[in-house]
Amino acid sequence: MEPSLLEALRVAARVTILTGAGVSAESGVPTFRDRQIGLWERFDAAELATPQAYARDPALVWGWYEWRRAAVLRAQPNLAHRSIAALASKMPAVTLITQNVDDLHERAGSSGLLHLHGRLMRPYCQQCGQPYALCGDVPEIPEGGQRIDPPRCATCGGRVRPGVVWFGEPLPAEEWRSAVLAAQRCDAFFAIGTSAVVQPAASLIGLARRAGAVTVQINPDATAADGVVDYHLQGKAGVILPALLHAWHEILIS
Ligand code: BV8
Ligand code: ZN
Repeated sequence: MEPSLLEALRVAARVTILTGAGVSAESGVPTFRDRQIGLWERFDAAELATPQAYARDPALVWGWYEWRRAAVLRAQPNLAHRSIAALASKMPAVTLITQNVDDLHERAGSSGLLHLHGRLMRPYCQQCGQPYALCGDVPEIPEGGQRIDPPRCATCGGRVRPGVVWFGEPLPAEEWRSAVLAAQRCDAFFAIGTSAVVQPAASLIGLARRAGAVTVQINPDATAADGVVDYHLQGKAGVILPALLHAWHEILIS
């Protein structure tokens, strides 16, 4: 770990973290870059995650989200989720922002996080907005996936939709406003497990850097933020974060 980075972290009072699908990869939840399989093999995830795809073939898209929800329900938070929750328990001013729609950060103990792209577990009625209560058990979906007709709203009979932000849809205004403030007001900004391609979420990295924060990326691969961040800790989040927290703790108590 670079001494200059550790020195910057030693004096950091406020930390903001932006996570992407890569932090859930070690839990076995496929990232957005991973190839789709089975029924959805011929689609790119970004083609399925749109209002147009849902309007065109609701059963295909709802089946995809149910397949993903089943994968998340079977998954467990990994060391990356748990390290982030541990950091927030040790340092008062940590803001966690996620692009992920799974609930693994919450199940690892994080709270108050900002979900910029919505939540898989929070579907709602397309017509009246009424939240739809998913039954808690894991949907039985064959490996290759299947088409599933979306449920209907008990209040108005409208079609239920996944509780996520699709491409072309605006981010939730309150979460986005809080995320911008957290990027502008931090001393250290971490981008963990994100390809930094999807906007406007990825723009938070440059925003933090321009506001004077030390910016750190944790990712095994190159990303669109390579030219922006001050440090790139190359490797898996579940390996790097525990080591980083240990080194950080050592200097905080020294
Ligand atoms: C908006 C929810 C405006 C759904 C997601 C043309 C038309 C319309 C819009 C656009 C356009 N061109 C550009 C845009 C903007 C568009 C966009 O960014 N497109 C991209 C493709 C260029 N953005 C939008 O549309 C946004 N809305 O702009 O609205 C507007 C304003 C007002 C009024 C109306 C409209 C909405 C974007 C949100 C889309 N929804 N998710 C769902 O999940 O199904 S985004 C989706 O991608 C996921 O949330 C995912 O998290 C996110 C980003 O991907 P990453 O998290 O980075 O994941 P990825 O797979 O890419 O990368 C994983 C990384 O992890 C890799 O780098 C890998 O190396 C790394 N990794 C792997 N293993 C590990 C690891 N890292 C660490 N440890 C490991 N073990
Ligand atoms: Zn309704």
